[in-house]
Amino acid sequence: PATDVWPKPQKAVTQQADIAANQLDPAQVKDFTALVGAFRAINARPSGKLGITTTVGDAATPILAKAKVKDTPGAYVLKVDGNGIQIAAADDTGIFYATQTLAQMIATDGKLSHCRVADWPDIPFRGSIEGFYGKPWEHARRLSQIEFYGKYKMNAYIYGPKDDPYSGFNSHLWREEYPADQAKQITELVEAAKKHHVNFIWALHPGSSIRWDDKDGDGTPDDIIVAQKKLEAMYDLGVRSFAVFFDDIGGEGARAEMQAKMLNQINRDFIKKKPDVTPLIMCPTSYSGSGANEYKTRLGAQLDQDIDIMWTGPGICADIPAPAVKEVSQHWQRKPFIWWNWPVNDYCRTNLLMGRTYGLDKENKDLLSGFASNPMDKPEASKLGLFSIADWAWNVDAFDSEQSWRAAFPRLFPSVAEEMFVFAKHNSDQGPSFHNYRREESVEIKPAVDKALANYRQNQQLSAEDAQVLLAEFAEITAAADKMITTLPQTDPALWHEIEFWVKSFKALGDAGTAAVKLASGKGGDGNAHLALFSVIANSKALQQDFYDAQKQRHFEETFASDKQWAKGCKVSTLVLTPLVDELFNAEWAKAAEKMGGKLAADNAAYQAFSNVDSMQNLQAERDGKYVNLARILEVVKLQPNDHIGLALPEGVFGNYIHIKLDNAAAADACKVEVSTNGDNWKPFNARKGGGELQNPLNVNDKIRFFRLVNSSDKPIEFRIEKFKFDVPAG
Ligand code: LTM
Repeated sequence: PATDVWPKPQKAVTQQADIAANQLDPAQVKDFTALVGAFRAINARPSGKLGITTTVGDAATPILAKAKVKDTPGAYVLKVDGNGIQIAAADDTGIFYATQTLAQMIATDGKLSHCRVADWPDIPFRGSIEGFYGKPWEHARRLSQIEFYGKYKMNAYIYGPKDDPYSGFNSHLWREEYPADQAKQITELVEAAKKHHVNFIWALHPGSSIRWDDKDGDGTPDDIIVAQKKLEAMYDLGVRSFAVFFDDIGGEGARAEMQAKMLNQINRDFIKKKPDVTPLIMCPTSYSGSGANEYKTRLGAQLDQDIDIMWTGPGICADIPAPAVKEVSQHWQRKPFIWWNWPVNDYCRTNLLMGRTYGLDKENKDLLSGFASNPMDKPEASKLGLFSIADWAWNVDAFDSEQSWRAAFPRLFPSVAEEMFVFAKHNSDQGPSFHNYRREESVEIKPAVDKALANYRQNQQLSAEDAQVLLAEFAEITAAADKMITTLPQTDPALWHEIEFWVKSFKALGDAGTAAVKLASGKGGDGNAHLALFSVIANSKALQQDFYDAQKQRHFEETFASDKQWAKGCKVSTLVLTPLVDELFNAEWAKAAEKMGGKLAADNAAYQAFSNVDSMQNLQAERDGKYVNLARILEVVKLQPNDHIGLALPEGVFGNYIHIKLDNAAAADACKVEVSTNGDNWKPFNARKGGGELQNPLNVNDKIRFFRLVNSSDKPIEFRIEKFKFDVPAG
C-alpha cells in the first residue's frame, strides 16, 4: 500500500479496492517505459485509452490544478482508481518519483490498491558525499549507488573522494584533465545520474596546493584560471553540477577572502554563463562549529549569495541541532548545506556503523539548503544509513528513526534481512576516537547485560535467569552469522566482500559469548568440560585476531601506498557485548588460575595519547606489533606556543625509537621533542630533523615511556600528522 512506501510520502491515502487485480511482474515496473507498457497491456480499456496518464509542469492543466501539486522540484500527485493511474507532477523528476512510488507499492504486496499520494521533498538537495579519506569507491559500486539514490528519491551525489588525485586534495593533479579511461567513467556516472534523476556534483579540491600569485598580471590569480579551465573540462565530460572544497587544509589556500574571490569569479564566469548548471557548492576551511570567527564572517559576507556553503555541524562528526544551524546561518548569511559525517568511518575504520540514523533535529526542516551524508568506504553497507537519510530528508516530520531503520533491512538485504538486523544492532558504535562521536549499540540487550554484570560482580556467578537471557542473545548471534556466511557470498557478493571478516568475527563472538556465559553461570561442568569452554573462548579470540589481520591485509592489498600505514582490521560489538565477554572470561580465568595457586598475568597494557589542547582530549593510541601509533587524525591540527601532543607506554614497556612526520616542514622545524620516564619530568630529545620528520633511536635502558611534540616557537602552527609513533621491543 501507499502507506508502506519509503521515503514516507507526505500524504498518502490507500483504499481497500485493488486495481485490475493485476499480476504485474515487479521487474516490469523498473522503469517508467516498462510500466506504461505493462499497464497498456493489462489495463487497456475498450476505448483503447491508456490506463496511465501523466501531466507535467503546466499548472493550468486541469489535472494539475485539481491535484494541487506542490510547487517544488520533484513534487507529484499520484492517483490510482478504477479509471487507471494518473500522475501529475511539477517536473520530470516528479514523474520519475511517482513511478518509484508505484513500483514500491506493487513490489511490496503484488497488488495495486486504489490510492491518492501527494508528495514532495522537504530538503531540496538530498543524498551523499563521497568525501572520506581512503580508497575511493569503485565505478560499479558508484553506479549501484546512483540507482539506489533514484529509487529512494535522493537527488544529490557529490563526488569528492579525498584520494582522487584529479580532484586534488592530496595532489597537484587537479590542474590536469582526467586520463581518458577515468574521463569515460565520469561520463558514465553522469549519464547514470541523469537517468536516475540524481545531480552528479563533481568537487574540485585545490586548496592544499593552490597559489594566489598573478604572474601574468591580468588581475586574476593564475590558479583561478586553471581551476575554471578544469571545471570547463568537466563540463565537457557532461558534468552539470559543481563544488569546490577547502576543508582540511592550512596555509595560503585557507584565506577566506581569496576563496571568495575565486568562487565568485567562477560563479560569474562559468556557473551562471551555462544555462544548465546548478548552483555552486563550496566546503569552507572552517566547516564545523557554530561560533563566530573571522574566517566565517568574512566568507559569509564576501561570497556570492547564491553559492551554497557546507557545514558539518557543531563538531566535525556531530549531531545537527537546529539552534546551531540557526547560529551558523547568521555567519554564513544563508542556509547551510549539511555535510554530515555519519556513517563515515575513515577515523574509526575497525568499526562498522550500521545503526539507526538519529541526531537530526526535526526543526531543521526548513533551515537547510541541502543534506549530504559522508558514508563509509563500504558503499553497499552504507546503503543502510543512506536509506534513512533519504527518508529523513524527504519527509522530516514523519521521520521515525527506528521504524525507518527496520524498514531498510528487507528492502536492502532481502536474503538475510533478519540476520542483517541482528548484525547491525550490535555493530554501530565508533568506539573512542579523536572526534568522540558515539552511537548507541546493542540497545535492547544492554539493560540485561548491565543487570547480569552487576549481579556477577557481587556474587562472582551469573544467575540462571541472567544466563538464560544472555545465552539466547549469543545463540541468535551465532545463528545470524552462520546464515550470512552461507548466503551472502551468493546473494550479495559486493556486500560480502565489504563485511566478510566482520561477520566471521561476529560468529566467533557468538561462540565465545556462549562459552563465557556457561562458565560464569556454573554451567560449565567440571574438569575437561570446564577447560573446554576456556579453549572455545581462547580459540574464538584467536580467530577474531585472525579476521582482524585478514581484514587489515585485505585493506593493505586493496588500497594505495599513502594509506597503508593507517590500514586497519575489524572489531565487532565493541560497546556492550565484547566487553561483557572479556570481563567474564578474564574473571573466570583469574578464578581458575587462583584455584591452581597461580596469578593471572596483567595484560591491561594502557597505550595512551595525550595533549594539553582542549579539543584533543580524546586522542587514542594503538599498538600494532612493534609500533605504538597515535591513532590517525585526518584533520589539520593546531598547536599554540608550548602546546603539545604525546604518547605514553604502559609500565614496563620502553621505547627504542621515536618517529614523527608532519606534512609541513616549517611546522616541524618550529617544534621540539621531549621525553620522560614518568610523565612528570621531561628532558630534551635530540631528534634528527628534515623534510617534516623528527626521529632518532632511544636506548631501552633509559626506560623512556613518554614523548611529546611541543610547539617551541612563539607562533601558532598548523599541520597534518603523517606519522607519530614509538617503536617498542617486539613481544
Ligand atoms: O568533514 C570534512 C568537511 N572533511 C573531512 C572528511 O573528509 C572526513 O571524512 C571526515 C571524517 O573523518 N572529517 C573531515 O574533516
